[in-house]
Amino acid sequence: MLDKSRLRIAMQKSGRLSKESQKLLEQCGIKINLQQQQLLAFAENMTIDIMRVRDDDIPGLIMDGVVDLGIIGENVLEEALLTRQSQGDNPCYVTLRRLDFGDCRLSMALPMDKPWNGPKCLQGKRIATSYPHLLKQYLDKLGINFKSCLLNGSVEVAPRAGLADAICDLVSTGATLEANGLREVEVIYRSKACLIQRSGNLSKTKQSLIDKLMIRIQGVIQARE
Ligand code: PRT
Ligand code: ZN
Repeated sequence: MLDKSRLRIAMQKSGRLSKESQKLLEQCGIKINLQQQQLLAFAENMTIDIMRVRDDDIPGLIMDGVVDLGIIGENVLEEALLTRQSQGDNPCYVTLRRLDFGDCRLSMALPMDKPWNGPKCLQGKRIATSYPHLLKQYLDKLGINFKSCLLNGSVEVAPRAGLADAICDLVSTGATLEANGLREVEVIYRSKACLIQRSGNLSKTKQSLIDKLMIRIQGVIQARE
């Protein structure tokens, strides 16, 4: 049975944010024994439990109040927020701070041979993405109608496969776009990992532990700058 008095922190189990998330917590002095395959890890020296999950599950775990803290990409967080809002929910959470890893951008990309004269070129086009709400928010503001093609992986293959005219996907170095004959034409969202907290009151013990962690995180990040 889980001890609810322990601070619960959710982080990505395996993927682009997992190593850095783990390193940050360790550098804050949390001693965790992360064995492969384990959903839960208990800190040996603090009243903290670590939940290791798919990154996509972290915003919901925070918004539903199931965990106290989470480390997540702002792109995933913002998409989850817009998704819930579009369903009529009013999800709440607190962003404690941006972190110094997980940098990427959500960008529009087109096949190399297609002309680009600004976002208006996208009028009526089909765009493949894993971030339909962020994309819609951006194009709605510009008054551009589009058709979306939701893909949760291999988005960069969509134009070549005849599934879409353009894509809206995460970019870091740009190598994936280049390898697929695409060019980045517009950045629509810049993202980093961030630390979030569930809304609502926490016990005094949990809150003072969070305050202590925040001071340590500040120190760790400053020391790396
Ligand atoms: O299994 P799980 O669901 O937990 O993980 P995931 O596969 O959904 O996510 P993962 O581990 O790939 O990414 C987690 C988070 O890392 C993202 O939500 C971003 O916040 C951040 N991040 C930083 C990136 C990238 N950089 C990145 N380059 N996420 C994905 N990419 C992908 C991108 O989708 C594209 O396929 O890398 C490719 C492009 O990279 P470049 O360097 O070729 O441009
Ligand atoms: Zn994911």
